[in-house]
Amino acid sequence: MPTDQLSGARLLELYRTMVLSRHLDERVWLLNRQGKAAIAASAQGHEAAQVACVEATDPSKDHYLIYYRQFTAMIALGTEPEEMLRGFLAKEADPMSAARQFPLHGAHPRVDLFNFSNVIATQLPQAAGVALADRLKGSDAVTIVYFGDGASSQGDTHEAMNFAGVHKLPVIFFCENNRYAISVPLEKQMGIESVASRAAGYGFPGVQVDGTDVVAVHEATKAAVERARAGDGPTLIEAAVERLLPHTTDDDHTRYRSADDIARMAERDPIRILSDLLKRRDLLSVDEDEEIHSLAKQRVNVATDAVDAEPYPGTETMFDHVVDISTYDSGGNS
Ligand SMILES: Cc1ncc(C[n+]2csc(CCOP(=O)(O)OP(=O)(O)O)c2C)c(N)n1
Repeated sequence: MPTDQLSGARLLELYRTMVLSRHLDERVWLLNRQGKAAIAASAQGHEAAQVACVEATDPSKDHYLIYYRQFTAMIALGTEPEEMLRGFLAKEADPMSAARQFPLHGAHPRVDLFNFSNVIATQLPQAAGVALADRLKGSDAVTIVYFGDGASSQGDTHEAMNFAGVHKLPVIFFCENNRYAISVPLEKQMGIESVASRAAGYGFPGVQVDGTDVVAVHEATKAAVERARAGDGPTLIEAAVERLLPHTTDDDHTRYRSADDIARMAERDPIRILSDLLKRRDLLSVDEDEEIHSLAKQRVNVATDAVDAEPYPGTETMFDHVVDISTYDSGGNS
């Protein structure tokens, strides 16, 4: 695999982002166990795929439609740990929904993140719409939409891909395939072997890539970005990742995954894989690696202490942004 597109310095930077994401993710899980964070869906195991995909795009003009497992992509796009913790701890200053929604749900205008729904796959038709808008405006921006393997079986996914294929829209369908939709394994939600092969039905390429390999994901995404900017249309990327933790903090995957299956995932931990690669290339020493982890922990500690001390929304704001349905008449006019 050629590596000339990602310099050693960039690889190290991506590693720092992945380590920060991992420590923040672990912290949120602990805050849930302390009764402070209501629920979280972890990105542990998905970090390489997310950071490398963002690295291959241009955040100054491209658009990103995320889903709930997007810790690392959000950090890579410039979301601060404090901003994410405000959502998890339901604090007044939560930039995404002012503590109205499931954590990390809502829009984040400062980093140009669109509002997304917890209803899986709804972001895909929206992404096709965003890409169409860019086409009409004459912009060469690319839209990247993230989703899981389970979401790839939803009707919305197929309508979005069909529409994007017909109109050759500049959109990248980026599937993070962790082989589970909550407790349902891949083979029980689709009759074909790969998500990527779905693209053939819509007239654009589907590529499979090892989602624990930063260099491979970067290269696959770069090719898809070039194709989209050139006006050649969409690409479906299927990044094979591991969901190292249960579906959410409310789940227990030992009920439906074998002990062997869970133990085997450790070999595909993307943080360990990139750390080993950097060390093999003499880009990282053991001491420097420890320092990166220690700085990330400090960053997360500072953010946690600050956000923990922030106020919750006041009860007087309970009905802010809530539509009063008594103002609607039965004819549907308001
Ligand atoms: C339309 C719809 N059906 C069911 C659910 C419940 N649900 C929430 S997450 C999820 C699993 C999605 O799995 P996948 O798309 O593979 O993403 P992952 O969580 O594994 O990253 C399901 C079924 C939902 N939110 N929306």
